[in-house]
Amino acid sequence: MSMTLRRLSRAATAGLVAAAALTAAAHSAEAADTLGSAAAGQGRYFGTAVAASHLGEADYTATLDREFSSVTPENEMKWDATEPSRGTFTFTSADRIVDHAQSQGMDVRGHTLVWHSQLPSWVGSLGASDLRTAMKDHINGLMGHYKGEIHSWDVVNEAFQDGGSGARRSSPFQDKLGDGFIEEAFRTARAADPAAKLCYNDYNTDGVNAKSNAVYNMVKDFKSRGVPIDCVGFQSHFNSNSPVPSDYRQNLQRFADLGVDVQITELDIEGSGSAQAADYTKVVEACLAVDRCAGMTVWGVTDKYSWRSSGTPLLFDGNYQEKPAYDAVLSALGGSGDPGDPGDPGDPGDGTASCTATYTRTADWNSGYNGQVTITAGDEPISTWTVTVTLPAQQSVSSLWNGTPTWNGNVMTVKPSWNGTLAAGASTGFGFTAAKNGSDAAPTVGTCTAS
Ligand code: 9MR
Repeated sequence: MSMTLRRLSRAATAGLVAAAALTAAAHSAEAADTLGSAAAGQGRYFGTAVAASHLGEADYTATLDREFSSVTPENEMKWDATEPSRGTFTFTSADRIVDHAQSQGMDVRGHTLVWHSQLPSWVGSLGASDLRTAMKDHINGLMGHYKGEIHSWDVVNEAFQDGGSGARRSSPFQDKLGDGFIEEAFRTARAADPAAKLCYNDYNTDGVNAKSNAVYNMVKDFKSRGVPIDCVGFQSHFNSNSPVPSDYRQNLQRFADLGVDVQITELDIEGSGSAQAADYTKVVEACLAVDRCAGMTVWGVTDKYSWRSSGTPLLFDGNYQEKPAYDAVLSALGGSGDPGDPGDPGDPGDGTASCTATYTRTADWNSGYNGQVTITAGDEPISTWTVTVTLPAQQSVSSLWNGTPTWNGNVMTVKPSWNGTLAAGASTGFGFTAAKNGSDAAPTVGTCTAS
């Protein structure tokens, strides 16, 4: 099919797609919730990255279609996939994903227009003026093809360096066009598809740090000068070296306060069991606590196809079974599970209030650390909880938040401050800062009791 015809037919179906999405969001009260329906109940989308090559696998597609309300093509819209040689656009794989999503009433995130990676070599060999033209042509080519069909585009991806400098990353765009390439990309994108939200997307910007400060300053500058930007994407790839930051919500909120939406765009958290579940809960709760957090996308359907497969970072295992992290996310979204599935949140319980407590160290420095204790209600709602934390003898706690401590030697007993009431399966937590005073040992968390 010629590109012109393809564009016309894509645009003509867009109205039908919007209607289908509304129907999908209105879930039935009797059926178990799904990630997408529970998130819709909170006014958010819940998406996943999708690979076109897996759409023929029945379990993959069944899980995708049942659970998710938005998809992001994992690789199929990148420059190397869509314009491998100058001026020749190929949309076959990306169209397959978009068509599938639309047939299921799902929204689509566009990922990504201008990025230093997965960039064909011809782009890097252009001189500045040609490169500028090629960048604009690429944006116009992709956004034109999908005009009216993409809820948010990652216009520029990963343009800042890691580490403490807050500097821009070297790339053909940065090196030849200078800082202004980002602004030029956003201005071009706005004209190409005025209905799409235009996002800047990056990683290691999830907490307040030098890199996120640099992005923050860019967004602030764009807003003050009228450069079109609507959203910031926080990739949120977490593991033990890069845990969910304790100031995640605060960071999302400061961006929202600049007048942009925030989106969690590539969420995955390495780990397993209740610790992984508790981390997922933190992320969902942070998004729900920020009005302008429009939605969340996990970076894949199943652990077996994750880019970090050995870290089992997703919500479904390699056999498409729901993991504890799935139950935790569904519960944090206010959803209830299938009454036949004993592990699911919202199942009828035995009438006994209960809770569990898990501990993670969320920050660490020479003389001290931050600890976070996550409290999760059992299969009945609870109105209060109590948990004891025993610190190594040398250590002392200098501050504690979201909880009320009383002390007996080195044992602190913590009760809620404002956060005692929890729905069945829901989580909250408290954090504290401790001085090591020569001991790096972890505290011991005792039994959680609830009523
Ligand atoms: O998940 C993607 C993987 O299949 C690709 O091989 C990789 C190539 O760079 O890109 C992965 O997705 C990345 C995303 O596009 C941008 N943020 C980081 C993601 C994980 O590397």
